[in-house]
Amino acid sequence: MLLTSLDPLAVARGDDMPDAVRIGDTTLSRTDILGAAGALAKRIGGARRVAVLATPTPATIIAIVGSLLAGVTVVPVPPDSGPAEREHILSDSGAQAWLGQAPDDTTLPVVPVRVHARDWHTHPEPNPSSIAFVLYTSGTTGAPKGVLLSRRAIAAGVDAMAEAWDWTSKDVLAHGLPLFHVHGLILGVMGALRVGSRLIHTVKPTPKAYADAARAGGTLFFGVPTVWSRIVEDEESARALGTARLLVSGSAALPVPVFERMRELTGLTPIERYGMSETMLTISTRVDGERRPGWVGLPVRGVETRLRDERGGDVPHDGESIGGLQVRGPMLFDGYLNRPDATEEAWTDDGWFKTGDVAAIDEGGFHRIVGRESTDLIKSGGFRIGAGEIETVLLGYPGVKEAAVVGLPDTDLGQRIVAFVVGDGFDEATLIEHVASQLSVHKRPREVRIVESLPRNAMGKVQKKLLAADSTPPAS
Ligand code: MLC
Ligand code: AMP
Repeated sequence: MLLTSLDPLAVARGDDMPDAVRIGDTTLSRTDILGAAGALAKRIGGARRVAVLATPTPATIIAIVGSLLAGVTVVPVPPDSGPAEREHILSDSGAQAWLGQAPDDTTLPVVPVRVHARDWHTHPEPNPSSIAFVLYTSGTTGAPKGVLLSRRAIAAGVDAMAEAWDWTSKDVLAHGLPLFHVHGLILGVMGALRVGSRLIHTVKPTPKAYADAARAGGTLFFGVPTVWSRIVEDEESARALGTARLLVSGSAALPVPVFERMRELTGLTPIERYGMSETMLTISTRVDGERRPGWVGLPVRGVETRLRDERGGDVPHDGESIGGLQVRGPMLFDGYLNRPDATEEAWTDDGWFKTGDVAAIDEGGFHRIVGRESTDLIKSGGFRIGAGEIETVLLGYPGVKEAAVVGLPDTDLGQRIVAFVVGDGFDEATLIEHVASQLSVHKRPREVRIVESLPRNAMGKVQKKLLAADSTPPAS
């Protein structure tokens, strides 16, 4: 049964559950989690913001629950983030300490997370409007921005998702997604804790790990399209998922052939849902409704959507006409940390959030996501990557005179990052390594093309649409 409390951990306070969370080879009972988290909460009470190196480990789960108990904001840091990215996240967020594991070169204090510690002191419920997480996500330009997610928004987002999928404490959620984004962390960990369902985190989202999780009783599976397309390539693993109740795809467009193949191999028609770091999940097909390939469904409970043309006018809901998708609802973020300019820019004057996605809506209210308004936001393997952030790093390499980064179509990753670079004194591998040394691994270009010049319009602006239209297949 779902509780309506605004506490994102509300249901985790129920009876003990011996296998509440399995992460890799470790199983934690609800008592283990709350006891260890309680002990941590006692030590960090009074802190404002803490950083957690978001490795898929029991310590990460305990660090997060402990912070939520204590009302301390968590800043999840991607474990593979390079020094430049990490430094930005730490300084922008003002994190006061690391909880648990910390990078070797850190200057911040480190508070150990003791998985076997226990404390049962009760903590007053923090204000529902307080910020539970600052999640860093890429924009079209500049460094990633910190998305402020309140406790109230998380509770509303999880409850709406649970209602759409009839997700209850009888389910066993399984996934292996990273714990520093909305999909794996908020929907995939906070969701299970609030609904009170068990969670199997497979550490990596490989086909074999998902098949093993199905054999271990997984009923509800989360994946990004790259995960699903790899699963359908491995027929034996895919068939093992046939015992599940729901297979859910999100974070990027699920190609129709992958949707069809999932249905063939598992006998289950996938659920598709749409969300963002800023909005959590807002649109989804429903367990009791139509699941149409290529479409992401209906607004979830409490969400309203609309389409706007370039002049701000209404776009008809005829299933064909496309417009900028705008949303509002109780699960939206509270703004970008330290960025009043970007926060203001993200909303319309009448209070709708501009997603930056282009969509169509049919007469029945079903949504189809057509793409992004800007070529500067790339989705690769379900990760959102800003072209500008990579261009800045490339331009910092000696000899690079110009750089333009685009996402080109890729059957495995949806889009792959390709950098077009003008200059001399370097080769492709050197530049890829240079990006990897500064930013997260998944932000490395898959390809660097060294060119004589970049196509520019009369104003001198690089014409990325021309670069993105390049259909040269990936170098293998
Ligand atoms: C990567 N590799 C490279 C490289 N890029 N090597 C050389 N050059 C490059 N340019 C390496 C990787 O480090 C990896 O090494 C290997 O190549 C394979 O990389 P890959 O093809 O990227 O695969 P993998 O690492 O298996 O990752 C695929 C994936 C991952 C699907 C598991 O992309 C993933 O976890 N995606 C989930 C993203 C996500 O959670 N998004 C949600 C955002 S929230 P090695 O040694 O490691 O094998 C959101 C809101 C919402 O969107 O609605 O949900
Ligand atoms: P992120 O900020 O990583 O949360 O990425 C959010 C973006 O992912 C959205 O703005 C969309 O562009 C994309 N996205 C998420 N879910 C879907 C989906 N089901 N279909 C197509 N695109 C999606």
